[in-house]
Amino acid sequence: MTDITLSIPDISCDHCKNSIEGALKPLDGIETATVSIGDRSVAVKFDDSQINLSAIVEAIDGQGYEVAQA
Ligand SMILES: [Cu+2]
Repeated sequence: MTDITLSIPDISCDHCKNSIEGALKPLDGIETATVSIGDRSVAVKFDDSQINLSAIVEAIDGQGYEVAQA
C-alpha cells in the first residue's frame, strides 16, 4: 500500500471534496481518498499493483482539478 498527498490548489469547498473523493474511491486499487479543504490537498492510499499515480492524477483531472505537485 502506498500513501501520497497531492496538492490541488483549486479545492475550495464541499463540492470539490465530494467530486474528487467520488472520482477516486470507486477506482480499483484505491483504499482511501480523503480531501482536506483547509490544506487544499487529497491524501490517497492505494495498492500500486492495481493503480498508479498517473491514473490517480488523471481521475482528478477528469473532475476539472489540476494537481500542483505529485
Ligand atoms: Cu468547491
